[in-house]
Amino acid sequence: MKLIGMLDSPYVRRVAICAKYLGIDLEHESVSVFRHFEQFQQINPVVKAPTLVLDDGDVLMDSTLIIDYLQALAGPANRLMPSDPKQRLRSLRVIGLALAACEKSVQLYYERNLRPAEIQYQPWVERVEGQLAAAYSALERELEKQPLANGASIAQDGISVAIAWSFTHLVVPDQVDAERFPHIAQFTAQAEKLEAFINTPIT
Ligand SMILES: N[C@@H](CCC(=O)N[C@@H](CS)C(=O)NCC(=O)O)C(=O)O
Repeated sequence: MKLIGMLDSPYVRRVAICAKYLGIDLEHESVSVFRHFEQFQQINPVVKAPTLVLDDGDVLMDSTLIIDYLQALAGPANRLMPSDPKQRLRSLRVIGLALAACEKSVQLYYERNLRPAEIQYQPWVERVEGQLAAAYSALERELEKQPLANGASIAQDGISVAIAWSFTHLVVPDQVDAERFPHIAQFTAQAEKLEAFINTPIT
């Protein structure tokens, strides 16, 4: 199976790291949705990263759906999600916040880098910045209330938090102040030292 997309996409990196923890080998092809648009289009006409190309040629997109499929392949013994409903709800809430932080960071990045400065729309920018701050504030409270597993037992929630924070740092660093979100910053610093993260570099 081939994972298509650049590792500076938080969604691609999330899939690549989850696959490693699930013990699934993915061949990785660094194809950019911007620089290699036409090449990407040949693989997936919708041009969304990540795209998973199965051995029989089937194409699957969206990081959450790809991870869901990889988890099914890995089987019940190798889970990145708790099966207990209460713990699962907490994981899902954390993942939802991390994915919202990724989405808002992507939107800000696109606004700043793809839209010409003279047609940037400040009320929209402020709205997205507020949403990004709200996502990280809620995550900070979650981590303060109850730490997430890190190290060898890191799960899908922790992986998603760490990739989100590292991504926001990369693309809109002015939006994330480690002093304002100390639990997230510390959690990510530890996660980024894990082999699976080091071997899946963001740049
Ligand atoms: N919800 C999707 C989001 C994927 C996404 O938006 N990826 C970006 C790259 S970071 C992309 O494909 N951008 C190109 C586009 O939307 O045209 C997921 O979880 O995979």
